[in-house]
Amino acid sequence: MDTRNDMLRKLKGRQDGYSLDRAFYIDPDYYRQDLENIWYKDWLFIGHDCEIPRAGNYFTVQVGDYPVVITRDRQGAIRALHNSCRHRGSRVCTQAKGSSAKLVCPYHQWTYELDGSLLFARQMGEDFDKAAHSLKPIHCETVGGYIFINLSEKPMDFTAFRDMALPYLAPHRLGETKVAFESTIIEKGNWKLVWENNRECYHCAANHPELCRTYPEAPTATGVQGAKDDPVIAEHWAKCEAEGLPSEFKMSPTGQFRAARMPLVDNAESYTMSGARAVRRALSADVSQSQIGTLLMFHYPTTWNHVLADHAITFRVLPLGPELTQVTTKWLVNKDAVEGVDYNLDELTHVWTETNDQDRQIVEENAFGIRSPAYEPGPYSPEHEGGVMQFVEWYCKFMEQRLAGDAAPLS
Ligand code: 3BY
Ligand code: FES
Ligand code: FE
Repeated sequence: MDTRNDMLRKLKGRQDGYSLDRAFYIDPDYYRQDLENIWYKDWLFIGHDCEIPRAGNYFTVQVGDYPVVITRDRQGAIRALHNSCRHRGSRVCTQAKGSSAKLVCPYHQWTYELDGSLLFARQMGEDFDKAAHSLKPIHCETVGGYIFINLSEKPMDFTAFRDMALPYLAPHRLGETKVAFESTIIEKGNWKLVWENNRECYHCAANHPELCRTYPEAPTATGVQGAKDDPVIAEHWAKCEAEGLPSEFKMSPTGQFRAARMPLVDNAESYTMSGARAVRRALSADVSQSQIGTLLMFHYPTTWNHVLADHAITFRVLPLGPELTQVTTKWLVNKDAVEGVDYNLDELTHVWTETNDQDRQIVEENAFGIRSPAYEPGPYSPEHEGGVMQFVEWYCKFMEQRLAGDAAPLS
């Protein structure tokens, strides 16, 4: 059966407010369509500027079938390159991260500049055209300390996201932070299950004892209905905005990204067991208050984030297979904060390390049950799972447009 038509038919016949048909969560051909239409076409958060602060710093990442390397070139610009040698295709950079004046292919030592241009290739004959064999560039944008790439030849618009996100991120100066800790976990479930789980807090009280000390389980915090009628949130926005911190709920017209600053429980300052800050030195010199809650920002399909007064936690989702997803979490702190002096790593990372592991278990159990022939799409809670509905609607609409070959702009 033609997967495209099969998928399109299921998308059109879908019952609103219900989870997806099993095939979307397990079928390898459906997964391939997700890769082709979303992951290879859309803007993807890939890492932070602060991870490659100096010329020659690089890190690698795998997106579906594409090995990618992100470098800081000699002029200080951030570059994204296809990590596939123009000789016979070997991966050029084999390490997760590193520092190197040039990129040297391990196979026959073709040597590239940090911007991808080919500098040296041994004994390739008189007629060899070096200029025609640079590493292929990938579209790359940075905003507020975040690096995004787009694997397509003609990327969708990025400015709408930049325009919305930059005012929210700018005061936090994430470009001047450092990664205090990072963790990568593998979840045995489709990437959409990871997102569905993230977009609600219906599961929080029963599953996240550590997080619930500070993160409110109210749907107004996690969901996408905005929170105009919630006086606590409205007051928080007014207070933070008066201090120069954009805070009100904002979502893109397509529903792909959202930002909002939410208060924590009892004015907690950070995601610690006590609610007190984990890092003595403020994340940003531009933010003097510590009871600013959490700036929530998501951008489908790769990232959700929490930016606090003392640190930021960023999440990157990458699909590894139809039923396998990688989630990388990074804890960013002021670049001058000293471990053991300004913060204790265990205290800083405890709540979200536990929360991530709890969410992994949830996603894996969800995936397990969906495999049952008895599974059928179930109803989302209108009160608590508005965010999940919104994610699923975004996905369905996006896929439908893509599969139908709709030329309408998808920014
Ligand atoms: O990380 C998050 O943003 C979501 C919010 C609620 C559940 N999960 C923790
Ligand atoms: Fe890279 Fe030969 S494949 S130098
Ligand atoms: Fe959770």
